[in-house]
Amino acid sequence: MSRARATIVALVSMVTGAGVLALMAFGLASAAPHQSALVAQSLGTTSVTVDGKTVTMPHVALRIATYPDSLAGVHGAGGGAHPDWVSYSNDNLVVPAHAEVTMTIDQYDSGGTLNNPFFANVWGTIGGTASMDGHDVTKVDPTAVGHTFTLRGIPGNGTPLFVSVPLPEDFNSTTPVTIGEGAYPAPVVVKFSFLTGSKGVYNWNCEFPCGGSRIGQFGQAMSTFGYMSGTLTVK
Ligand SMILES: [Cu+2]
Repeated sequence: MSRARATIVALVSMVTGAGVLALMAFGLASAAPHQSALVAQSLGTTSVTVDGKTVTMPHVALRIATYPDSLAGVHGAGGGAHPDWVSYSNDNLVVPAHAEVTMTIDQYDSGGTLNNPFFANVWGTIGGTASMDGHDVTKVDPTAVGHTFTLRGIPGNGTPLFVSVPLPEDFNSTTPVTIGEGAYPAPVVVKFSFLTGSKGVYNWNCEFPCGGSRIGQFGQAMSTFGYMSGTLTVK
């Protein structure tokens, strides 16, 4: 665990390097209304080694999803204001401070090539890996990414927290499953764990240019809070 912690600390400089994007995410999150809160489910406690010491901390689970439209998740009847926009199922996630969070993301969308292959790597998770359909990996093919879950500390809040996990393109073509008002192929199931730090509101977003409409595909869903971005409230 101390290694994971060291990785997180080492990544602070990279987070700073990504300051423009982080500030964009900050602007989006601070300006946007919160649509919903998904509170992590308790799994009891877990013992982890942090800086050479064994620490018992809360262990919680979150399960969210990514869809090629907004017909499932929290966007409302008929998909809400933008039923054809790609979306995350939830926008505001709530977890305890100083806890282990095990996150599962069901990825139901197609994909393409990342602008920046940095985001094809798994960063900041326990063990430096993520499970993709049961296989532990440290990176995925940067030309077949559906979305990313990229979580950052707010610049200036003093707490480093950087977790970024690529969500591979869903090549599954089996009989669609119905979720909400949507119908999708079976998902790629992505699972990983990370440690939270101090209380605060952190921002997450997708780093695959999946938004449509504008140059570079960073428009629409990418630049509207609650579709390809959200917050993680640590409390
Ligand atoms: Cu995306």
